Amino acid sequence: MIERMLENSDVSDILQRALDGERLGLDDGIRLLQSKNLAAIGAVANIVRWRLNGSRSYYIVNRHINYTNVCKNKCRFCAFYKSPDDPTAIRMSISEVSDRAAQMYDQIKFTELHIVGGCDPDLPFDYYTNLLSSLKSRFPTVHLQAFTAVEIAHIAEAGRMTVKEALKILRESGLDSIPGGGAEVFSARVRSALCPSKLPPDKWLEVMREAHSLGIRSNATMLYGHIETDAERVEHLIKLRDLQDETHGFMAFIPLKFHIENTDINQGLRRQSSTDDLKLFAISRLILDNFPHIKAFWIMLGVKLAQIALSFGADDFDGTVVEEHITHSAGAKTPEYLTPQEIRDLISETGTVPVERDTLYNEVTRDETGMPALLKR
Ligand code: V47
Repeated sequence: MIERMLENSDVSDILQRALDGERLGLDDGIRLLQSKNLAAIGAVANIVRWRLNGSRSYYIVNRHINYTNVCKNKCRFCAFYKSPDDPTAIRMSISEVSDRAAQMYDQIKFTELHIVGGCDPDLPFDYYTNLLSSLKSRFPTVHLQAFTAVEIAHIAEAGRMTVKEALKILRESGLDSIPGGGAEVFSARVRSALCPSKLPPDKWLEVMREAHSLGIRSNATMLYGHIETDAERVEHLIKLRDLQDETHGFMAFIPLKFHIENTDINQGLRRQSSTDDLKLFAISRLILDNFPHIKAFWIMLGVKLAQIALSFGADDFDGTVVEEHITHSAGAKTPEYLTPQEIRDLISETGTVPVERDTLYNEVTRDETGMPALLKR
């Protein structure tokens, strides 16, 4: 069957090499992105996904918290950030973050707190360490996945220390892993057009290299569907793959679908249909042959498309989330929260098996009271 599909495809040579376990290059990735043969590309990505993860589709019971929306970077694609003097600027005290974190804990006993914010010029270094240690002492079994690579560099600057020194202190304070945000698209052209003040790509990669060398695992993302070209997408993936060859510290890659409302981008956008979304997920699975997981973040992708992505290379649905501001400020119409049961039902509908995981992809079992067991840090 798959042979018949491949025979009729304009990219059969590339797909056959992917099936044979060969590594794909830049030109392969560009040809795949430009092919209209979504079915064949998706079928091969699904085979690769099954080889790696079988019938399992992972999800996590987690809670997102955005501790500040104040940010000095002013990225044009971001509808979330505020200047410090804006009346809607939010800068939570540590007890506010901790109380926010406690909301919903009794109901769902999340295993992860996902904590990200802007690069707020007025927060001192010890805000971050106190934030982590106070959350760790209140929720000792909860994994703290906190601060994108961009924030880590900013925090190191606030503490007037190297990234490595900052990472060590953050880890001692309770940091367990780093989320994948802030990578955007590594292309210099895109960065100078959309986010010239943001931490540059080589520095983003360097923060991840340092973190991985200290045993701190992380994720990686790509913000797509704005002004980036096909070549820039594939170059981004290959840079991530190169670093992963070196460190093996990345757990999941998450393609983040751009949302435009309230942003400073209004022209020159590429058309992004659902078939393009699915093709990008599938191609990410094929190019990132050393990434164990591809995540369909339902908040950004939409619940229905995230379900379909589980048959186009993705094996992870992300989590309960509870509260989300970055995409919703930019017009996302998804809910902010799905219950664990809703997620299990959505995954089961795709013919795959829902598996609750912790942040590091250990399987989570729960006792009769709903308390997670077997949590390893
Ligand atoms: O870094 C900003 C992106 C990211 C918009 O690591 C936008 O598991 C869409 O990184 N439209 C934050 N996206 C979210 C993120 C993330 C989410 C879920 C899981 C993980 C993980 C990471 O959101 C930012 C930026 O790249 N973003 N503005 C927008 N208008």
